Amino acid sequence: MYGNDFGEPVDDVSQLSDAEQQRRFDELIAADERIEPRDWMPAGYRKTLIRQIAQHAHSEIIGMQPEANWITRAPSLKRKAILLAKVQDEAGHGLYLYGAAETLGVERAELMDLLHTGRQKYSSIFNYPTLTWADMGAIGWLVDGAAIVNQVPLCRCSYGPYARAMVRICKEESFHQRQGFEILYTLSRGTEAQGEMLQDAVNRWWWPSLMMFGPPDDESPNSAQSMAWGIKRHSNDDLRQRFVDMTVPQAEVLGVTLPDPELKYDDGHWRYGPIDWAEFAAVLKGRGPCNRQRIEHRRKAHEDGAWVREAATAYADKQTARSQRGAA
Ligand code: BYC
Repeated sequence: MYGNDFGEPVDDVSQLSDAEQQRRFDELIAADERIEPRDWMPAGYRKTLIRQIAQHAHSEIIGMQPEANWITRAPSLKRKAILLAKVQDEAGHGLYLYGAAETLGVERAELMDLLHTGRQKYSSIFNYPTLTWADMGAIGWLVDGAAIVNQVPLCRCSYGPYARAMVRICKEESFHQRQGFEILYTLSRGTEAQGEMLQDAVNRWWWPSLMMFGPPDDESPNSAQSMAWGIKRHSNDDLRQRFVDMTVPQAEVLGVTLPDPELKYDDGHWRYGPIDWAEFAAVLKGRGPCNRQRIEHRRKAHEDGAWVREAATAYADKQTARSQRGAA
């Protein structure tokens, strides 16, 4: 139970003044409690969450494309079934996340429109092409590996619906990471040509995977406030370092070289060379190798799916009319 400015107990928190609501919100954050959809929250907190959750959802949906490119060309029925399941999981992640964003008062259609018109971002990583089968392994190992490092702390995000969606997503990402590693491990024990294909994929995906964690801390405008609000739990650079420390020993198991001549072990960490932030900035501005193709494909898929949305709406309207008739 909360007290108003006069110290009187109040049951209905919606009767509290804005200052009291803010104080209650600050107390919940300080106590590491969860904020729920009906709770009062500062406008900036809501806006930041909508931005991050929507960007995350868009990444999952756009992230289906590079891998879908290989479903028909997977080298065996088993590989095809696994890849199909993984891509379907990503569609599911997008749906949980759009659902979480909707609890903040935005419509899914509005978010899709922001994606289709380039007004909301999706992860830079999905603007790179998938040239060979080894790219399926590299995406699972590096991209999903980076996603896990970034997303496990989000299971403790201060916003309840986002945190809960992340629990299931992380479990599935963990399967994705292992299947990618297993593809690469198989290639690492294959022919010389398969070994070369593996190395080439790792060379192309390594640096873009490090960029997934976002700009360096001193150039990350959102980090400080997001960490104060308990949305982000670690800085971009801390998570990037954690990923590198985790991944270097795995590269040794695969027998691949990471494309960084400056990589060296020092004081308990694997120190890496400079990241090409100009490339990252170009990809964010829409000048990556596949930006245009990804958005065009997404828009077309949305248009082609219009009949499904219309049919679902017509069916829902029919059900409502039927239950109203029944009630009358
Ligand atoms: N790509 O202040 P910062 C997956 C933007 S899905 C594009 O550090 P923040 C998977 C950032 O939005 C992977 N944009 O931002 C799916 C901001 O711009 P705005 C997606 C990026 O939010 C299928 C500006 O740069 N994961 O794993 O504090 C198959 C300044 O950055 C990127 C998530 O979305 C980027 N890489 O931190 C396989 C996780 N990085 O919005 C795998 C949830 C930064 O101000 N998101 N920007 O115009 C997060 O954890 C955080 O949003 C980030 C960025 C760490 C990504």
